[in-house]
Amino acid sequence: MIDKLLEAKRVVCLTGAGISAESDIPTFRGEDGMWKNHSPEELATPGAFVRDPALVWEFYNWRREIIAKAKPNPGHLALAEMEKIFDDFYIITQNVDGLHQKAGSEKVIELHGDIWYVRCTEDCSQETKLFPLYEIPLKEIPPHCPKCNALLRPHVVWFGETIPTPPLDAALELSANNDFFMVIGTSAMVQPAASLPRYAIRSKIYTVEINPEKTALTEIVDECILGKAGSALPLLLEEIKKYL
Ligand code: BJW
Repeated sequence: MIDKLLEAKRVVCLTGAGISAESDIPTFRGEDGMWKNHSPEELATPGAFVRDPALVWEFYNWRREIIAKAKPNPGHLALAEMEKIFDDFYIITQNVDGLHQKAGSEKVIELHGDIWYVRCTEDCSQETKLFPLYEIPLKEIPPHCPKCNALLRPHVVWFGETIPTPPLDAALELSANNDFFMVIGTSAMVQPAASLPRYAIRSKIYTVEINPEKTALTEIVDECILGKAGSALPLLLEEIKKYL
């Protein structure tokens, strides 16, 4: 595997909630997954927001409080260091926590948005189309637009919503055109992100999965490291450095 990685001109990583688990941010599914207490249908759909915006915002307020305290872990930091080693190194992330950027990664494509940004549901002006709202805890739940007083919503992609074209196009292009593809900490259950590793496999790209649990991808990737990202990625980085 290490020979394939060292030969690679372009390296692409797809990350999911598992990479932030060791930063104490709950994952969505599995034993300690946050959906144990909150079903996605209840909270992460446009319908849920229309029915009960306060409930949805309570959930995001809780997540924002956790994320605000979180620090990048050795997995995030190892990827940020790899970006400096390889000429062409990209992260496609499903996470909305911004921890890759906090770790120092610059080439990050966010498929599902950014939890620190909000937008007006009425789209009332240029300024409230998309703006940061860092207040924690939120003073008002649900928060309202400072321009027109309509509801604000989190700038994230909910079930049934389409991924914005720029990040989706970039992710599709990168997934089919690279020399080494790593899938890290995702259950690979949510589309369209779950299809990206399959595009890489179909394009005969060398694929590696890092996850302590088996997923639907485990049997079809070239190699699987059954372990946590926070230990596997620093080890991989150490290996790479031996050859520099
Ligand atoms: C570790 C670890 C450690 C633990 N180290 N690893 C085709 C077929 C069927 C359904 C669909 C389909 N196409 C579209 C759909 C519908 C839907 C979908 O996929 N549903 C599935 C559930 C079946 N998809 C959509 O609606 C998407 N939109 C779309 O496709 O638009 C076109 C369309 C529109 C309308 C109709 C049809 C098509 C949008 C999906 C948006 C997902 N949004 C969320 C919320 C984002 C905002 C927020 O954060 O609040 O994104 S849901 C949630 O799941 C979140 C995540 O990014 C996403 C993925 O989860 P992830 O990252 O994989 O986390 P987990 O918890 O599932 O897994 C964690 C993993 O980490 C586990 O494997 C652990 O083992 C591992 N782990 N510790 C490494 N230390």
